Amino acid sequence: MKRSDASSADRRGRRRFLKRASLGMATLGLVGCDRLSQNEQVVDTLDLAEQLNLRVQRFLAGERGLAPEYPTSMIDQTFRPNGSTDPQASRYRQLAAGQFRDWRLGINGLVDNPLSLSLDELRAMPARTQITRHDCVEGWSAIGQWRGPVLADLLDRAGVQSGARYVIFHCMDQLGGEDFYYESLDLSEARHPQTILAYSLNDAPLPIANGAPLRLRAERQLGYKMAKYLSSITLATDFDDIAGGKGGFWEDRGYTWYAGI
Ligand SMILES: Nc1nc2c(c(=O)[nH]1)N[C@H]1C(S)=C(S)[C@@H](COP(=O)(O)O)O[C@H]1N2
Ligand SMILES: [Mo]
Repeated sequence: MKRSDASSADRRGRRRFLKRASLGMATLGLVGCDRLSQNEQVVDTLDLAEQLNLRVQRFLAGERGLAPEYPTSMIDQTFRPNGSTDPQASRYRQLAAGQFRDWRLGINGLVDNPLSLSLDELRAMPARTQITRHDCVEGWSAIGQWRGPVLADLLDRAGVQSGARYVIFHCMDQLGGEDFYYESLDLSEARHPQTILAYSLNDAPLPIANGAPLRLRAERQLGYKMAKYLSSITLATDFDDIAGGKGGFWEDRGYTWYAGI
């Protein structure tokens, strides 16, 4: 083969790769130029290394946008609970005693239509079922089947306003008797097709140990991002004024905010 043939074949290959990559990103709604430029403003919140990691992961995500999903045969019989497993906060105890009939999920902050949804209302929505592997930084994993509405659908119902950049998840448990647990995602991760609010684990109602009545599943992130015992979700421009200001209970204690895997 002549040299020029080889390099033009190379170029064609590269073009095909780029086309595939951008197609993948577009169909999954993952990155897109608008999302990337939105993330540019994240710099003031995240440190530079973390920001680079986020960008590299998001670029690769064009090729492997979805976290792996597994067959039912691989589901672990017991899904190991971790962190808070039996919240003692009085509000939580009351709601649990009433089988969460009086519980509501609030969606507020920078939205056009603030929402307050019961468990029955959430169960009536279109739902996604996914069998995924949970990875905890403490060095264990477990495969489970989760079911619940896709967060993007809820965000669309609430009508996210243009100034919103983060989705903050407020929880009902105080881990280790300290602050209430909380977490946050940027809108790109929050709108990922596998980011759901799960009310069931392995075809049964979500057990208290695993976050009843509702917990976040963000399948491309480490375990600590997946807030359990949800009470409300806030859309905001930043999380500077919440608790320690780092965007999550463990982030306030030194973990990185971007926990992509
Ligand atoms: N509200 C709340 N969410 C939480 C935690 C917690 O203690 N409280 N622990 C986190 C951590 S570190 C992990 S690994 C997972 C554990 O989920 P599991 O109990 O279903 O295994 O929940 C995450 N979400
Ligand atoms: Mo964890």
